[in-house]
Amino acid sequence: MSEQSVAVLESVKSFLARHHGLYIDGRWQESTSGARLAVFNPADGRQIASSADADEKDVDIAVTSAWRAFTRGVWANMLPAGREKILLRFADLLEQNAEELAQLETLEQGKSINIARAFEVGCTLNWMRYTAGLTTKISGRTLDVSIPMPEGARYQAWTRKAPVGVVAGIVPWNFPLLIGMWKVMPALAAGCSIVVKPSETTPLTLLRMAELASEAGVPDGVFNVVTGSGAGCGRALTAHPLIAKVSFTGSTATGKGIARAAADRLTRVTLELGGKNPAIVLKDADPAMVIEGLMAGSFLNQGQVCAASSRIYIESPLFDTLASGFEQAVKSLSVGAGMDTGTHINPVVSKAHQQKVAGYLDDARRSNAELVSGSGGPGGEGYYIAPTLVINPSAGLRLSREEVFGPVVNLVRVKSAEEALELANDTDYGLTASLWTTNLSAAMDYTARIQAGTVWVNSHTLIDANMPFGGMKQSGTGRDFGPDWLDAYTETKSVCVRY
Ligand code: TXE
Repeated sequence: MSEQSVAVLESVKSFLARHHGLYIDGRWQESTSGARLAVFNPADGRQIASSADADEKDVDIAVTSAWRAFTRGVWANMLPAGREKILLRFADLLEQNAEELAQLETLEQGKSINIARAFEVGCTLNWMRYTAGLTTKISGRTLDVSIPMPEGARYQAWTRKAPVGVVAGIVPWNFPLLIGMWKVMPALAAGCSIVVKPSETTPLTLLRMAELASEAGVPDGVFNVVTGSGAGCGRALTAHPLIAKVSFTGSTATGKGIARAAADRLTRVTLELGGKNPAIVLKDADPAMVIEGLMAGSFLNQGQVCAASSRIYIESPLFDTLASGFEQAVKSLSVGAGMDTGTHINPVVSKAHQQKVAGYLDDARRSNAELVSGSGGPGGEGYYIAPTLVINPSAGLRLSREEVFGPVVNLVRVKSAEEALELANDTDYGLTASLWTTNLSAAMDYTARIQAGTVWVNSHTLIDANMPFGGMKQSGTGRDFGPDWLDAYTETKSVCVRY
């Protein structure tokens, strides 16, 4: 253990040692089959816990419980201020247990404890409080209508927003707590019930959040957690006939499968899928700002961020300066366990993912692309990948077109801003992008022409609860966050009165 290694809390040890069940109807329940899935610590490959592998029967029990809670109306019909108060208390409980949740996240996911504290807990708190506030802002409109018959009749219409019903939330493994609460909070704020499924790789923090929700006063059955595989538990959940809406974050392939299944029953879906996000650096950009911003944009959480920059197009006059600046920065990164506060790059989430990312790099090596890597980490059984720059890879290479989701970024020399724009938009994805320039006219022009749901100027990957987020093209459909977030969790009902 290094001197900068964080001591594991007793509460974390005892949570890990528990026999975790499914959280249904406000209490722990065993899965029907008794099947279990192991949870590993990515820093050393050792098993730290296990979770239930729920099947179709368990999912049916959870969804039925959520449905009963919804139709009883205890939550949906509560005064909005009552729901808001409970959700704010839920956020307070996360804050009171912040270090426990951050450590659990680092131990199951591999990320730096610094990032777990700042993002998994800190950002989650911001989003929870923002979303709790939306509870009391739900409103319809009054509408003047022009219905001409029968002669002399008068009408007044209005809209009201009603919760859609039971929501299925499917959560990935890159930010289990933060993205988990991006599913749970808008559903609860709108008055829905939810059954949420964390990734089988990282189930622990959402299980802990379920207990805190009950402690905060969320009624039984309103917030349920089922754990298990995607193909079994996830598929059964998204296809259940009582599910009114699916909110999914994950891969494009799985998202498409969910959309196909949803089409059968016209279930509402929000899909936040992958990205192959470009950054365009114009020749007048500030080099220090670019390196600071795009090192964070590319390597935060080992690049396991859907919004991460993964293709950096640099106008020729600035290329050599930036390439050597990035090289220096990558080589200075210290690589090690997430519980060590002095490290910058930590293991990726799983052995399978480590092999997947390594496969992209092997492909690039075979094609004679130039790779510049930093430290490979402590070795052993941990799932480490050295932070790597890929210099001028061909546009047809797999790592130029597919989401790598690792600590790997392409640096590409371009002749002009127009060439950069063309390459940036030549992708099936459209999640995020950034433009780096000191030229205001260029910023105005290119932000309009880049095909992405979020475009930053002189920054990358910075998101905010009040700023809508989602993808164009195959990066998804629908938007999360922002003042209109709850629209996706409510039905607009028109009421028309003759008087
Ligand atoms: O994703 P999946 P995986 C990308 C990233 C990564 C790749 C594969 O490129 O390398 O996806 O990761 C559940 N019905 N992203 O395999 O399969 C699954 O159990 C219902 C980008 O982990 O999409 C998990 O809870 N659910 C991404 C969740 O879906 C199913 C974040 C995500 O798993 C299911 C993560 C099914 N048929 C990976 N199959 C982002 N957009 O941030 C799986 N799941």
